[in-house]
Amino acid sequence: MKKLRWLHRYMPEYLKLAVPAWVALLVEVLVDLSLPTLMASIVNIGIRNSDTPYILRTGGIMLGLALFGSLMGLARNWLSTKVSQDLGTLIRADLFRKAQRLSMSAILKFGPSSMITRLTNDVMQVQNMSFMLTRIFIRAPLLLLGSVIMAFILNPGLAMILVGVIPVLGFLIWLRIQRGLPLFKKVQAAIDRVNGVMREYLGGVRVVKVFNRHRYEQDKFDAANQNLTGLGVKAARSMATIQPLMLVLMNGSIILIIWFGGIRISAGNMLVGDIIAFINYSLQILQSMMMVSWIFTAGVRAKTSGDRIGEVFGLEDGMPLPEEPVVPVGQGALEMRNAAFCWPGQSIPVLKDISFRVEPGQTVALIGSTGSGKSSLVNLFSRFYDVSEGAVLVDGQDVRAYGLSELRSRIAMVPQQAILFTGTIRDNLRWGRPNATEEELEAAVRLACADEFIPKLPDGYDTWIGQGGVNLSGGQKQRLCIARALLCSAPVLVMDDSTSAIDMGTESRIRSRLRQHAQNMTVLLIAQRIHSVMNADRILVLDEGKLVGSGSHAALLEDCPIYRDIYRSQMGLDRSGKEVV
Ligand code: M5T
Ligand code: MG
Repeated sequence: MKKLRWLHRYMPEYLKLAVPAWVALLVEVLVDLSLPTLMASIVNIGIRNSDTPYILRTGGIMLGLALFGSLMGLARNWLSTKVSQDLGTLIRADLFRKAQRLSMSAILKFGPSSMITRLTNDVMQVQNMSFMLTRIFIRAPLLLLGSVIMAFILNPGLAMILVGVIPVLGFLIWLRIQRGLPLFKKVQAAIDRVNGVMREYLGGVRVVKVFNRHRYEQDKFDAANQNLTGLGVKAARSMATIQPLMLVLMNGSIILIIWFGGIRISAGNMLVGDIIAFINYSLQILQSMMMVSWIFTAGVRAKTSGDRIGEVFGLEDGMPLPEEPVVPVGQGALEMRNAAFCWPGQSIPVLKDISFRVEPGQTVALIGSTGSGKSSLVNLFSRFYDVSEGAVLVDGQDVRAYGLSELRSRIAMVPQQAILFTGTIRDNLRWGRPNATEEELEAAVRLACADEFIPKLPDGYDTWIGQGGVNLSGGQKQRLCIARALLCSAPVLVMDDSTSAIDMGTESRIRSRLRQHAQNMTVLLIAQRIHSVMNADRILVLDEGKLVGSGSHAALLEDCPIYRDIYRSQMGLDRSGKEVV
């Protein structure tokens, strides 16, 4: 139950509508409870004495009560629907908010598909449960208790039969729940997997088509789907046996009641009307036990889902933040001091003992073979992750001393993957600065050489971009991402291999425009191509997580063997400097 603690905070809001719903429910139950007794008096008094006015009067009361009960039922239904829908909305909103606060490593803990299931399906289960709670939870125990009491009043001897049966039923329900809980946990995990396969397919649909892997993907989906079905059936089956068992037990006890009741009537110890009422109460007990079984089925699912939601709420929020964040001042100096970095959950550092400094306004390039840790390194400046040793400084202050949004607004980033969002081109560019003027927007677009293609698109700046920028070419996406970052007008620009899909001519145009118009900006540039880095003020060479060279192109050619190798391989020369054919 500890994991369900998160639910507490929704209680005040929930109870606001749930309490009136329960009041309406209480009235309904009282009506339900009074009807069999009224019925009994019609039989025992009205029919026995052939007292038609009494029968009509009591019948009228019964009708009036039933009508009133139905009205209450209507109100209660409306309230329960509203309260459960509202609860779902609140939880989903909070989960999304939580997801936004999480650090990168925390988000990766459950994976995107599981996060989506938790936010949708799991919330739905909790919502269902809350609906049940306002509809039948109170009703069932009340009806049960009321019926037992009324049965006792009518005939204590016969009521003992019911008293014997109820604990047996309770025990059976308990047994089922013990079996059901772990099964439903598996069901939710299987939903995660189905979502995961679908997500992966949709994300990689082009590759699937290119490699003709439809069959494989289909099989993968079928397996996940079958698994879900199998588990779902198993879980449902474990709960499904409750109802027939209950029916058998309750009907058995009704037979006993009629049996012993019959004997009593023959002996003149009991009235026919009483036995009718008694059977009615037994049926109500049966009905309420059924409700209890439904609510337990829903409850078992909701508990599983509630735990899963609780796990998300229980994740550590982003990074530890300073109590009194430093206000950033300066023109954008970057520095690393003996920084080392390990990916969360791994023990081997991908960056070791890195020290360098970038002065404001400088352009520094970072080159190194793939996997050498370049992206990992630049991520540290925006504090997507924290160093495991040493320090990362922006404008002379440790990044851990700033507020996260203050820090990140100082560093405009063009990530290695050109990620765009659903919306128009203009919407996407304005991510950089929502209140940028049209002139500023166009200036940034010009710097990124995106003015060469945007006007040619069907709707220009208003061209709609699909999810992930599916309807643009790789180079177009990269240029939009560069423009988006430039629009931020942050003092630091980090470009992570962001011209890899752009042809060399366009790339050098972007570089020269940047040099002319953004001289004050500190630029940290990652590139694979020597051409892209040659003109930087300084080049850093990264190899297997270590900084192995730092200097100008000419100096590095002189004294950095790794840089020389990269240069030669790209120029088509072998180690001795001869051209490779
Ligand atoms: C450096 C490892 C990766 C590599 C090393 C993104 C990521 C990387 N790694 C992880 O363990 N987990 C991750 O989530 O870190 O990776 P990088 O910094 O991305 O390298 P790069 O930017 O120099 O390479 P590239 O290909 O972008 O030029 O060993 O296994
Ligand atoms: Mg990279």
